[in-house]
Amino acid sequence: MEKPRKKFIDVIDKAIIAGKALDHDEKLFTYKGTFYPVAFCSLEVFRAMETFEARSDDVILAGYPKSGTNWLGQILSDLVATCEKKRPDEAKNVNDEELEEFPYLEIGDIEKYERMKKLPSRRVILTHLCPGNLPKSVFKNKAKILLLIRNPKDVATSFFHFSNKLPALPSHKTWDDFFAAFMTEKMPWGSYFNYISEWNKYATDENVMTITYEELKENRPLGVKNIASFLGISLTEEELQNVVERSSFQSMKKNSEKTHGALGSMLFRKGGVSDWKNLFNEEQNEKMDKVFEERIARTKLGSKLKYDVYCK
Ligand code: PPS
Repeated sequence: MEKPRKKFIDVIDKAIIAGKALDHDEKLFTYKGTFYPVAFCSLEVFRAMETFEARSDDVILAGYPKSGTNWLGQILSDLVATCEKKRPDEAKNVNDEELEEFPYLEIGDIEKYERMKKLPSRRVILTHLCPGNLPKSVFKNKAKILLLIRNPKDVATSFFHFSNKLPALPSHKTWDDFFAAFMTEKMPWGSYFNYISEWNKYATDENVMTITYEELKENRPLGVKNIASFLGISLTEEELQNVVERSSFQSMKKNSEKTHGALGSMLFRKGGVSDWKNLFNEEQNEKMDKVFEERIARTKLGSKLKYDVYCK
């Protein structure tokens, strides 16, 4: 991923220009009851996405915004590239610039899904979508799904700072305004709590592996090893070390102008755990603790999140 990603940067630049031309209230639209940013998504592309044909060897990385999807995206692409390098001849053009697509499934143009048919396996595809809004073929064809979750307080904190930097998203004058919005459905890609509840229904499927931002932060080599084993990729110790090193926050931040263009400085912010403690007041803590308790705590994903460790 250290090579400049021209198409990625192009999509971001266009979204920034589009976002600047929109008023706060014009920045979101709804599709099937969920809010999305106009500068990134459209009804036409959502309709075209229905024709997307998933493959059983696709790797779908699903994560609510600000859960670390770019981080895991780097790890996955690196693992797949490391594996492809060892294969003889064909499918070696995985990094070919011609074949580059914006990595998020729901972002692009209506011809994207036609072009994606030509991409060699394995395709690594990122998405912020809830399972019900993904094309049916993802489940029918049993694509591998890596579900990435992060504690809601750090997600909200990261989202607040990002929304105020990226003109494509509605900004909020104060943290209190943002927090109020975060606790509703009127967020880009919908409500965090709905997202976790919906994905919870798939958390025990055999083709789904769940990983948390926090566990990856605590032990990246182990996280990378577990992901590689889920994908059936075997690595030498040296290959593992290289993937681990290339996915450090420092290394990704350093390369971010090449990999992410103008988005780089907005995206790679702190890359840590517990920054929420700098923003949440007592009342906000109580409110989120209550919603988490009511909606998520007793689910499989709820216990994976270790709320008492990371959010109290
Ligand atoms: S987005 O815009 O929704 O696609 O954002 P996403 O990539 O899902 O999440 C962004 C947060 O992930 C952090 N990040 C990392 N943390 C640790 N290590 C690495 N390598 C890494 N890369 C990205 C990024 O800094 C955002 O979190 P915050 O808390 O804002 O720093």
